[in-house]
Amino acid sequence: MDFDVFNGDADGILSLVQLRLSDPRDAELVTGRKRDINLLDRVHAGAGDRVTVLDISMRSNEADLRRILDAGASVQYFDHHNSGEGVEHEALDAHINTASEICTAVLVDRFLDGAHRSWTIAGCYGDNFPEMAERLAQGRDLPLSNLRELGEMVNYNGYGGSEADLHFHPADLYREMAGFPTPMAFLSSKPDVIQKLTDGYYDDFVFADQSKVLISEPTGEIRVLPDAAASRRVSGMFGNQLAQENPERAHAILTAQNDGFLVSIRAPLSRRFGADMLALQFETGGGRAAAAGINHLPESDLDRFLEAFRIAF
Ligand SMILES: [Mn+2]
Repeated sequence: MDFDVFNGDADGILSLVQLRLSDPRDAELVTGRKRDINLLDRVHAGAGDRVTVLDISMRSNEADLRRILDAGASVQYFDHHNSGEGVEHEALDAHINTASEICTAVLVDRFLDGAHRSWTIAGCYGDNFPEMAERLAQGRDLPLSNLRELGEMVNYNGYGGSEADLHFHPADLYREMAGFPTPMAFLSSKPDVIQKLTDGYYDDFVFADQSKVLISEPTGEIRVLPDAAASRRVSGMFGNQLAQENPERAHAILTAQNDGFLVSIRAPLSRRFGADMLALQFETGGGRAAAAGINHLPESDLDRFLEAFRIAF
């Protein structure tokens, strides 16, 4: 039996599209939201089975990878995330490269000698590597704005609080695109797929833009999004857009959830620190200096958060 295990974002999906054009298999698809990266725990493979893994960290899946290899399956693994110590096994064929300019679509492109380059380019755009996309496109007459839109919309589709929030289950989105020799062929044959995503994206942004402003000062802005699928799909990208528009400002996006909020914090783009120190003042907070979050901020802690945000930025 074959298993294709892939991140449900653009890089994962478009890597698999490439790989299966060259090596078609009728595999069981194992995927989920962009943030669902512990996918190998769903794979129960045994002797003679073939498992392909795309765009999920080997570090996060190490114990299950060992279990699968020890059970006698062979594994082919492509990824660009932190791999930890890595795993050595004669039945493991690993293509890992954590260089900051590389995404999984590029690793698959190299493995296939660029056989499906236009899919790679869409994958690079979707994983936020536009320079790499343009480098790979040099000397080719490709509709880059269409490839960019496709990559970005497939990436957008991976965000949500649960799979029910997504416009397409990532396995279904893969099936829509699978087998098309190029993204251009896919886009002209099934225009309704990209249309659904671009419409959804636009509607979500309009929805987010109408959200309540809790604090708006030269140094920082805090927005509150309602408890809704649209909020959960778009909150991260909405926060990034606010940051781009006001690089001197810190931002916090609060998305309502049962009796509290999911919080995402962005330090000002011009001074990228302080977000983690703010988040760590709350029980479920964590993250990096430039971008951090709080998994659950109880309603009763809201005033304390507003005060701490003002002091932090
Ligand atoms: Mn990736």
